[in-house]
Amino acid sequence: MKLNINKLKKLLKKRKIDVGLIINSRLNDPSFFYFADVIPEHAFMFVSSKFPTRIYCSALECEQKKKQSSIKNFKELNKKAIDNIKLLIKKHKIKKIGLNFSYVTVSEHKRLKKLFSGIKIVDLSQDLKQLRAIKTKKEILLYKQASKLTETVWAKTINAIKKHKLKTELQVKEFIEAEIEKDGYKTSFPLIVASGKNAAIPHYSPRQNKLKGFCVVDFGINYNGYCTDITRTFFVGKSTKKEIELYNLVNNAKNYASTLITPGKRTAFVTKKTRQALGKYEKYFTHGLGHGIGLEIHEFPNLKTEAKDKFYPGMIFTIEPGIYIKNKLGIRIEDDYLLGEKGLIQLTKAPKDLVVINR
Ligand SMILES: [Mn+2]
Repeated sequence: MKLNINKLKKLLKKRKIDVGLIINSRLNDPSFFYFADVIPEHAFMFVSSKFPTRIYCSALECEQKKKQSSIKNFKELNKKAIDNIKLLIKKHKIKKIGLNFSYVTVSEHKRLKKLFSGIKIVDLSQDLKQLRAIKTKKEILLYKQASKLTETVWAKTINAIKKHKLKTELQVKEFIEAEIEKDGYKTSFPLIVASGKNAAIPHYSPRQNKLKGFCVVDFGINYNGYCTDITRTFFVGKSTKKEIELYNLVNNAKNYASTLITPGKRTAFVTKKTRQALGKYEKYFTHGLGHGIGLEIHEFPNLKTEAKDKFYPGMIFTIEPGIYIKNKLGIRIEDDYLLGEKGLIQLTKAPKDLVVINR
């Protein structure tokens, strides 16, 4: 089995860094889970080509986490551990340590600088993001399962809305949350359910408002650590021809974006082209075209006009164009995609036509 930790060792070698130190403490670093398959509450992982990977972990969790982890060298985090670490550093003549700066607090950084005095500490955050952007076979399989589950939850939701069981934004939110929890999972971010003019606010929080006009629902499942992210827009009431045209414009833009994505293509190029496809509605598309997903809801690559990222096989990301007209309406359609060796694979599938629910 190919372990993720080997990717980190390769990276450290390339960057001439003696030790990679991944910390899961005050801030939960998803990279810790990525490399160790466990999330202890308080733990330090030392990765190096000079000695076997070791994890220092609180005595309360050590035995249990060791059983679940792909890394077998667990040690208790006690006073002796500090001397132990100092000895390790000295013995292997460690000169440079890499840290994930995105997940170390200022006070932790201060303490580490004191502990590792005379040793250079460098940032690994960008490298770790790049590394995690290319998904492994195991991750891709998890995403295929997660996408199916996300679609099933949505199918149940839209059915309940059609049957008039769910009438308000909050009812939709609670229904989706309950469905996800029933399956033993959690949502991957706070749900968005926005009706009518509320839908013009991309990150709106649901309230007791009746579903009316264009309704935007944005949700995802945290499936064994991996986040899905989809948005569906449906219409409650009598839709006009113009409204159906607007929906189709967004949906077509999304499909167009998917035809532009090939290995090596710049994300900024795809974003710009898709924006242009919205014609005079381009100015109402006020956010990025999409983002990578994984252990975090926003990962590499970044689908923005100013991004420097490129598409590579193994990447999993969202495509989510939208238009938002203040005090009037909002439309967003979002699906998750995998760039495979042979081209783009759509993991979740939005309906082709606008769902209109007459009330
Ligand atoms: Mn998204």
